[in-house]
This record gives sequence, structure tokens and C-alpha cells, in this order.
Amino acid sequence: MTQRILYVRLPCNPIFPIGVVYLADHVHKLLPDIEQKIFDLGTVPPLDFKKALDQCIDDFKPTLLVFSWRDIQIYAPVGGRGGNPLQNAFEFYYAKNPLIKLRGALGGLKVTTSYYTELWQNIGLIKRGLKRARQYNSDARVVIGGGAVSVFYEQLKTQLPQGTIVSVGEGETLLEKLLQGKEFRDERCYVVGESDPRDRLIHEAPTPLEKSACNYDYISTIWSEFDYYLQENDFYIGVQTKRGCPHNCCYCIYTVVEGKQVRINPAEEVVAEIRQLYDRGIRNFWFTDAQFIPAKKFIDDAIELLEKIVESGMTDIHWAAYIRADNLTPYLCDLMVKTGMNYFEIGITSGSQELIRKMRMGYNLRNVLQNCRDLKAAGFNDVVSVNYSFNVIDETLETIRQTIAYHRELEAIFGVDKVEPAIFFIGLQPHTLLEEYAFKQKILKPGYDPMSIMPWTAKKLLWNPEPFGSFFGEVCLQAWNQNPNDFGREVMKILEERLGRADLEEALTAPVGDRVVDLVTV
Ligand code: B12
Ligand code: SF4
Repeated sequence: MTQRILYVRLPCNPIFPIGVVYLADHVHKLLPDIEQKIFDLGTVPPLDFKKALDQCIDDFKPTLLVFSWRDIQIYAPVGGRGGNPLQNAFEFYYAKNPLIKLRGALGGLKVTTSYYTELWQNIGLIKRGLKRARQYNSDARVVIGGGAVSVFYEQLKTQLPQGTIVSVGEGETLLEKLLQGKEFRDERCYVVGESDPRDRLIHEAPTPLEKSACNYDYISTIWSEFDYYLQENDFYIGVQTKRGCPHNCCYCIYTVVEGKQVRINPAEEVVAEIRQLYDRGIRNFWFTDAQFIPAKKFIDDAIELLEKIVESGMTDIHWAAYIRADNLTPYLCDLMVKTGMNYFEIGITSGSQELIRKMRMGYNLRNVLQNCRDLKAAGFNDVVSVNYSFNVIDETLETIRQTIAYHRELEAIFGVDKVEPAIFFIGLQPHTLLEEYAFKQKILKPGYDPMSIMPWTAKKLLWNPEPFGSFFGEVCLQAWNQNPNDFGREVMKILEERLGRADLEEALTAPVGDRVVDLVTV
């Protein structure tokens, strides 16, 4: 049977569907005769989802449905679609005023309802799509993957149609084997109804893959809504420059989803991909790597890429990425500024070196400061988002004071208005060290449902344990009350007013002899 592949990107806030684009590109390079189509529900109004999907299937009559599901945790603790989910949750859990508590409960109910509605809606679309495709091809199959599936692959098994192939992490080699009729079960996947996911499936290493520039001429022939993302000037189109992260930060699942082995895409291929988008008018790019410079030994690769961008003459582009700011050199800083980096996120989590060690984040805060100074000296004058997650593990009043000292130093370097403190609370994710820690501490029981956002589970997953949980709850409520439009800075201000600020030197020094807490055995 000649395969006809329909890629359906499930509804999602408009964000460039780089995952399905790369999959379709890979399949085309390998098996150019296969017919493919990309259908992006991110560009369809919600009321039309079913109708549009039916229409697409009727027209294309796929034999293989590739569903890509990017986000499930849209309620994560930053401003989200249904109001501010973090604020709702904190009002409900920590407010003393019953009216505010009620407001939090109602807001939380709204978020919960839209979360479950979206979940059921997406499962419904998968089932519906398969049923419809089988009207034309009785052997039609469905395979699902994407960021959300990678995180929650174990929980989804009870909800999907029998025979669905559930994929974890990158999907290129799985599709390749599937289409070539080879055994594919050795890839990071399982088949619903046939077997349970293997134990620690997500920890298996992905099959290595040499990535070449995506062929956007081809993509534009199989994706009629491609232009949607080219029209708006403020879209940051995804370009991947590498896969994998070697670190072990206790709360992070990226390193597991992408694997610890860093695989660099050849610089000339990345630039060739940017060039194609550039020629279509795109000027903003997001390097979608888990980390753009995952470790010191990848500095040269970043330099090579940025030098090639300079050589390419694309001087009016902008780019953004997650940056581990401990891995910069003055020359790299110059290149970053020269090639148009105009936004970056540093997830330092805490300004206390002691906590950085305990969370196994493996970097030196003193180096981060020095590198930020180099970046400023190189002429960086845009916004840095600094992600802080308080109360992850072993937070004390002293470590909070140290974080304030650290933050003030970043402000001194970049300017108060340029440093955006993004206050996150960790949304606990499966397969992380923090999850194991929560089991050991008896905060969670094995078998809990990480997809549940019922209040009693959500309170544990929205990681803010006592003895400091209520304190942070109270501070955040005060910040929303006083200055909702500048929440992050207000939190820092209140913390400093209440607790004061440590000496910077104290923040930068982990006590001598302090052992790295073994998260799993404590
Ligand atoms: C870069 C990134 C961002 C950037 C995106 C910038 C941009 N313009 O593209 C920014 C910072 C904006 C962002 C925002 C958010 N993100 Co984000 N992001 C990522 C990150 C690090 C990489 C995603 C990516 O593009 N990778 C590169 C592409 C090529 O890979 P991919 O899309 O995953 O596709 C591959 C595989 O998934 C697979 N695949 C995909 N579909 C399918 C289908 C089939 C059938 C198969 C077999 C395989 C397959 O093959 C593809 C090619 O290899 C991931 C974590 C990670 N390391 O994966 C989180 C991640 C995708 N984000 C996540 C979330 C939740 C969000 C937010 C909703 C957070 C929030 N609460 O606000 C927002 C909102 C995004 C939106 N829709 O508006 C979650 C999604 C899962 C979940 N927890 O629900 C992830 C997995 C992080 C996590 N651990 O939780 N994000
Ligand atoms: S460096 Fe970033 S991507 Fe890598 S494990 Fe730590 S938090 Fe995750």
C-alpha cells in the first residue's frame, strides 16, 4: 500500500510547529515518493476543529495519521490562557480573606475546566481522525508524539485507541522504521493495547541522527497554512541547532526527553535553514535547543554557528534562546550581540550557590555574573529574563537573602529595567530527580497522576512545600495586590523589605564541606 501521511498538530497557542515540519522533512528526504500533508489545528478556530479535521481527512485520505501534541501543562505557573493560574492557585491555597480565597477557587475552577476540556477534546480528535481515516483505508494507523506526549506518555495509555503507537522524544527514526515496514518497537515507543511502556523508557538514549537543513520549499507544498506564521512580524520561528543536555538539574525533564548526549547540527546546515526562512521574510528566530550552549565544550560549536551567521550577511535578524550563562566567553558574547540576540532566558533558579549545588545544577554563579558583565560590555542592551524558582529544596531565610543580593547585582550589570525576574514555582514533572525526592519525602506516592490538576494533587505538583510554602504564598499575594503588572520585581522588593539582603560574596560561596545533597537518598 502506498502510504499517505497526514501530520496533525493538535490545537496549541500559535507557536511554529517545528516538530511536525522536521518530521515531514526527514521522511521526504528518505522516502520522497510518499505523499504527505501538514494540518495545523493551531491555526483553526476552536469551533471548527472537528469540521476542519474531517474535511482534511476526506480530502487527503491518509493511511497514517501522525498526531503531534505539544503542550498539556498550559496551566504551568506563569500567565496562561484562562487568567493567571499561579495567582488563582495561590489565592485558593494561601489567602486569609475568604472573598479572595473564593475568587481563587472560581478562577482555579475555570482553569481546571478548560484544562480537562482541552485534554478530552484532543483525545476526541485523535479518535475521530482515526475513525474517519478508516472509512477510506481500513488499515489506517495512528501514531502520536510531541513534547506533551514525551512527558505524559505513561498516563496517556488508558485514553488512546488500541493500536496507537505512542512515541517519546524525537520521532524521526521511529517514523522511518514504521514506513519501511521494519520492526520499530526498539525505538522509544509502545503500542497501546499491545504492551505497557517499558520501565524507564524515557531514559533510553535516542537513536543518533544527522540533521540537515529543513527543505522549506518542499514544506510549503504540503502545508497550506505555512504563510500564517510568516505574516506576523513578532513570531519567533523555531530553528534547532542541537539536541540533548548533559546536565542533571533536579527538576528538569528536558535532559531526559532529549537525552544527555549532545548532538550538534552542522552549522552550515543550520545557517542554510535560517537562510530559507530569511528569504521568506522571517527575521526572528528561536533556537529551540534545551540549552543553546549546554556546556563549555560546546562553546566552539556556538561560535562556529554564529560566525557563519555573520558570514552569511543576514545582519538584520534577531534570535532568542535558553542560555546557560556560565558557558560564555568575551568573544562569544561579542558574536551573540553582533548576530542579533535580543532576548534570552537564564534559568538560574536561585541566587544562592549553596542551593545551586543542592539542586545539582552544576554551575558557578560567580562565572555567570562575570559572563553577564562581558555580555553587557559587548553591547547587549536588551531584556534578560531571569527565572527564579523559590523553595525547590532546602530554602532558608539566608538563601532567600542571597538570591536578592544576586538579583540586585544582575540589575547593576544590565540595568533595573532590563532584568526581568520571572518568578516560577516548579511544576513537578515525572521522571525527574525532584519527583524521586518527593517520593522519598512522602510528599507524593508512586502511582500518583502527574496529569491531575485536582486541588489536592495540584497543591503538591505546584512545588512550594512548607515550612516556606505559606510564606511565599503570602508574599506573592501581596505582590499581585500591590503591583500586578510588575509581579516579579514586586516579589523581590517585598522579600528584600521583609528579610533584607545578604552580602553578594555570601551568595557566591557554598559553605566549605557542604556535601551535595543526594536528592534520592535524603
Ligand atoms: C523551545 C521551547 C519553548 C520555546 C518555544 C520557542 C519557539 N518559538 O518555538 C518557548 C520558551 C516560547 C516555550 C514556551 C512554552 N512551552 Co515550551 N519548550 C521548548 C522546548 C525546550 C523545545 C521544544 C522544541 O521546539 N523542540 C524542537 C522540536 C524540533 O522538537 P519537538 O517539537 O518536540 O518535535 C520533536 C519530537 O517531539 C517528536 N515529535 C513531535 N510530534 C510528533 C508526533 C509523532 C507522531 C512522533 C512520532 C514524534 C513527534 O519529533 C519531533 C522532531 O524530532 C521543550 C522541551 C524539550 N526539550 O523538548 C519545551 C516544551 C515543549 N514546552 C512546554 C510548555 C508547557 C510550554 C508552555 C506552555 C509553558 C507555559 N506554561 O507557558 C509555553 C507555551 C508555548 C505555546 N504554545 O505558546 C512543555 C510541553 C509539555 C507539557 N509539559 O505540557 C515542554 C515539553 C517542556 C516541559 N518539560 O514541560 N517553549
Ligand atoms: S541545563 Fe537546563 S535543560 Fe539542561 S538539565 Fe538543567 S535545566 Fe534542564
